[in-house]
Amino acid sequence: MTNLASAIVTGASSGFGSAIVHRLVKSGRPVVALARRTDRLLELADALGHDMVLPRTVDVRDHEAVTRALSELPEPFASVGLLVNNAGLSKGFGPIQDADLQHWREMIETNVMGLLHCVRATLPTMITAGRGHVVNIGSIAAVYPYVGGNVYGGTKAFVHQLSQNLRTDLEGSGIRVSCIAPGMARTEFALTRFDGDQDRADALYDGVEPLTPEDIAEAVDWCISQPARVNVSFIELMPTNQPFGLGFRKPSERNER
Ligand code: NDP
Ligand code: 8X3
Repeated sequence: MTNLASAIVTGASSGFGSAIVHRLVKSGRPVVALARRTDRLLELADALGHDMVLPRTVDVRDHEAVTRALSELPEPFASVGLLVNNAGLSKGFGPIQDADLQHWREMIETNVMGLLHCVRATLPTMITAGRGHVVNIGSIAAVYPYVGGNVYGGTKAFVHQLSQNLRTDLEGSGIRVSCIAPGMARTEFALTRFDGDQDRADALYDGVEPLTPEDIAEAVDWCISQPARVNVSFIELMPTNQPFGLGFRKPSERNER
């Protein structure tokens, strides 16, 4: 049993989200794990215990489904004190004039609207409780431009600015807001970006020792472990040998677009 308020982690079925769930549960926090792939969520709950992980199969783009999934949570998940907005994706890697409109829609609806749906569904409980923490996963793509990062970077710039704007709206509420902006990390992210092309995804990491999902989980844990008076507003995490956005490599060395 635990006395820690529960957490909601979106995009819990792989990469950062899965590592964050592991980390939170290890510290004794019950977690509501959201994603679309039920089998992955069930594996997580089987591994960590169904008393500590509540799987919720949800597409964050669906406002009603998000609201439904997060209402009337059973104990020990009901008292939500932490929302980790991690679900997100990039699609495509080409210059904007060649882009696929469906890719834009998917990124904007997931990274922007999906995140907002989760914020909207969770804040009332935190406000009533007079405490809570929202951790948004942004990206260095919001800050450092690279060819092909266009709309993806734009959606993550939204996440960064929304994090600041949430701080102002929530002034006096006792609720903290943090934004974590990772650079290249090896997850399923590149595979999704390249529509399942494993060779292309692997090539993206050539010559770079990328961050691990556990690095990001560690940063989340540090943010939420600070005393209540401390709001960690922003953390940027880069692989040591990635000084800029993806375009830092010479054109001849870059992944084919
Ligand atoms: P993964 O592809 O491994 O994980 C993405 C997660 O998001 C999956 O669990 C996926 O679950 C979930 N997801 C995607 N779309 C939806 C949706 N519509 N509804 C619910 N869940 C969804 O990538 P990462 O772990 O790397 O990515 C996590 C976050 O980190 C993203 O926001 C990404 O933009 C960001 N990021 C990633 C970096 C990297 O280099 N890897 C660097 C900086 C930021 P499912 O498919 O089961 O729904
Ligand atoms: C993902 C980081 O550099 O691959 O958000 O765009 S990057």
